[in-house]
Amino acid sequence: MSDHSAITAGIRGLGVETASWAYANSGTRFKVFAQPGVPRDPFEKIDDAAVVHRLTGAAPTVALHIPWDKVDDYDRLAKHAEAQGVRIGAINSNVFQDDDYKLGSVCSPDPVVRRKATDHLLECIDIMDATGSDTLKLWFADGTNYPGQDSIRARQDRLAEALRETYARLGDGQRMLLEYKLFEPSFYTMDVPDWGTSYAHCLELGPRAQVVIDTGHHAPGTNIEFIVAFLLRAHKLGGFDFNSRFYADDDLMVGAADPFQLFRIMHEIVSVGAHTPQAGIAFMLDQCHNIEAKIPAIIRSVLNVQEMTAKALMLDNTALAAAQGSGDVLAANQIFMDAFYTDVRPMLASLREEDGRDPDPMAAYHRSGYAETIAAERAGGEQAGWGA
Ligand code: LRH
Ligand code: MN
Ligand code: MN
Repeated sequence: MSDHSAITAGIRGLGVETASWAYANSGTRFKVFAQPGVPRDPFEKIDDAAVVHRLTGAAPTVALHIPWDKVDDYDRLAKHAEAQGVRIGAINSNVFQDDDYKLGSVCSPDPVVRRKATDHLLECIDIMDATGSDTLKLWFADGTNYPGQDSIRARQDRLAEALRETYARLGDGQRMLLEYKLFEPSFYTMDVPDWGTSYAHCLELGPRAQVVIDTGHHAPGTNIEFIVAFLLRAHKLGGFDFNSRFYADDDLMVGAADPFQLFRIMHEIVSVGAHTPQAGIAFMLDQCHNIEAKIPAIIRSVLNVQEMTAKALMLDNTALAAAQGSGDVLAANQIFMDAFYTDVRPMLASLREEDGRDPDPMAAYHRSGYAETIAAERAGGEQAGWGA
């Protein structure tokens, strides 16, 4: 068993970043089921994020997505967040929802389209300046559907050029995270399909470019904790887009499909102290709550990350190292599994009470009347931006 004060400090320091789009209506390409009370604008998304933070104490930042969260006055949005007790987290760029991007954005064969896409990335850095955000998150839908459609190599050159220009625009204390995705919307090649491609581009760019791991963006069976360990060792892990998946990019609640995988990931993080805010790893949620109530689903997700982190913190690392060193395979595995099977929920509930919070954030939310209030006050809530 690890030192109790290290466990409690680790839990209290953990910050999970919620995503603005998860508070809005979303769905699949078949149907968006609108929910009552969803936010009508980015200000209301921040209000909901603040509720999650007040109840859990573990969700201090909220990510924005541009243009879904476009406002006239970003300074006002940042001040609104601060007044609600949260901060603006990563700024997510969007170069995939315009007709111009049919053949790609920064990798498009058309230089005019590439210029437009890169200008959007630069605009996102302006928004970082205005909101105090320190992280730009880049995801490119770019790729091809048919062999021969475009030059795989030339597209890499175009990508590198746009990334270089964006990197050069970063200000002091700002960084950029490059996300990868195996497939979709492109099905033959994606221009950033895997962590290796992202890593290689980030390495070329410099220390302020890091890889972001969206847990839903891999082939089934991929060992994600291996990627985590490798990137941590190389100082190239910038953060996560957490969610869980059964089949593809399902965007279901993190820890719902495979809590053991989340534990294994958090073990890699905790074992090198990368769970602390000083380590600079962004623990973001990238999820959509299509059929379940959104705010409770986000509370559940934050608690899932907190619980698996607490279990990882409980792991007896000294005993594990001894078993590993002596080659005792079964003992090492048992120590690992013991930590996973430890019920940390009573401990987390008493920590919340010590901090003056309700021990059960979900029950507290249902009692609070917030769901009823927003359902009555907000008519015609926003759609997150896709799935129409
Ligand atoms: C792409 C992705 C990426 C986007 C988000 C909305 O599948 O995971 O992070 O920004 O969805
Ligand atoms: Mn993502
Ligand atoms: Mn995704």
